[in-house]
Amino acid sequence: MTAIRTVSTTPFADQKPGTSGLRKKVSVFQQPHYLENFVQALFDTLGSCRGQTLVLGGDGRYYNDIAAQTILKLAAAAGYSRVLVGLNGLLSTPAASAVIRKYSASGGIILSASHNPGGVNGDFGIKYNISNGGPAPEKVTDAVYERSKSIDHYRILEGDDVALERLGEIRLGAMVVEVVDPVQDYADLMGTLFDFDRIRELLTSNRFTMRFDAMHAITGPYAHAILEDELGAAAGSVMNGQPLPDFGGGHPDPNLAHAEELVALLSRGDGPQFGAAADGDGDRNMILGRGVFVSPSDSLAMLTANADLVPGYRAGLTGVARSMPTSQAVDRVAAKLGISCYETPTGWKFFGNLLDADMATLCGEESFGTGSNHIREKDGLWAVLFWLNVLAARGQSVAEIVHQHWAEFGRNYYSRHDYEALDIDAANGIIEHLRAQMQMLPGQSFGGRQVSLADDFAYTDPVDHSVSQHQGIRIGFSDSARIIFRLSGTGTEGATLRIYLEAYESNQTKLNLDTQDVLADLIAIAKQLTDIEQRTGRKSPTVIT
Ligand code: G16
Repeated sequence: MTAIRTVSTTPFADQKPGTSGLRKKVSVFQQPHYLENFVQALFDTLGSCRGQTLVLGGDGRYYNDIAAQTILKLAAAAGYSRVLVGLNGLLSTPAASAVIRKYSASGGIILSASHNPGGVNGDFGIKYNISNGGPAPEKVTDAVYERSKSIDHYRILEGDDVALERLGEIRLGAMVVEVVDPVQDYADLMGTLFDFDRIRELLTSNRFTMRFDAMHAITGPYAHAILEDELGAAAGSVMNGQPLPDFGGGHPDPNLAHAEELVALLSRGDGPQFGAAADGDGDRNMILGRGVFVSPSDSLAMLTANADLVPGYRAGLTGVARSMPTSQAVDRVAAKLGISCYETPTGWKFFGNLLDADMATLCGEESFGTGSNHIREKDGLWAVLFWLNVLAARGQSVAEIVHQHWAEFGRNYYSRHDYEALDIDAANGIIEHLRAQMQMLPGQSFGGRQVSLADDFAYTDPVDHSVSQHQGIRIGFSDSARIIFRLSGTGTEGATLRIYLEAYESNQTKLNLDTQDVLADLIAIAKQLTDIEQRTGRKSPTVIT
């Protein structure tokens, strides 16, 4: 017999979701009632869950298995009739989005702290995606937070843990738990978008080698199944393909700083022609060619410019969207194609309405995220397959495609400087200091550059007209260079200040310079405007990407 127990609890004050769900240290989630409170606050906010279908899965990090069992019991008590859960409680974020959409689920819970490190001393996270497969909008996450502040009980089914190691159906009280293959539906969807025959030809030709670094995170099984088994990439093309609860001690963030092994391989003269990596939960990607790094902002622009080569996008793009700090490279491609380009706040949730309304087909962010209307999340492997499709169709190297793109559209030199684990008051002080200067900046010159715009970015959603304020300080110059400042919404230690730097160059003799050299004067302006050294004692950023 299974009974539903009502447990008294008291609120936690820190359950406000950030850019992408609630992210905390594992030890925070391990506190008695912490996870239960948050999930019950979510269910209370959603209203009646009775008779509905929920999707559940995570990136396999430490605490994924324990949290999945707790959530199943809370879902059964909340009245869900069915939960589709990935085998062993695993689902990449894009696969979860695909499953929610395919089976018309009412939503899904994804257990992940994305690219943040895992393990017992690492981070854990939980986020809710709505029925379109995308991250819950701010009005939902704000309501969950409000509810979490007054919660005094939760309801949970008493019973044994569910065996998630086998596919099939199991009953949990009145609820059916269906353990699903985490890879199949996603792989099928990829097959509808890309020219698998052409990619297979490329991957099996002896002229081409590639490496995909799964960083011991969730994309290992997906990459083995799709790249090696289905598309014929040589065994060993997938590196670090076994998901581990602590990601092998690494930091599963696909960028130049954290995917060192891959970056070293691709910088060798005899290295593979193509390299890519994905993050903890499989929604981020990094693209490399031999000797060349494709910045995420450039990648979005180049995918947009080459979309007509890919079957799923051949019919044309309705529009594109990028987050505000993402470089303006894609704007130039959109202008050439005669399609709209939307500028949204940071956070994939802001693309949802544009995609649902068919106003945008491709979206991307500087934070190594690219995706399309096939789901409502950014999608790491999708970006890899898109690039492989373009390489196969054009018969050129990554470097040739990149250089031709810059020659045609000019180059948006771009870099992000992160100052991590700052004292929260000091970081807020910097933003306030910038706000205080904002009105005075337009018209001022810095080293020959004139400020044409200085504002605190606010976004009005063109579909539901909701307004999001304070999304980052934006400083634009008359030569279209920009510096943007904002505080990260995904960190778990102190505050992280992100400084985004961008300079446009169309002179054909200046397209292959060193990015940090080109941006040096903007970096100096950013330091001057923030007074960062004085305020934080930091002389240089923690991470440069
Ligand atoms: C999340 C969001 C992204 C955002 C990124 C960085 O990514 O989904 O939209 O760009 O965080 O956000 P922040 O600058 O606030 O740290 P992920 O991959 O962590 O889920």
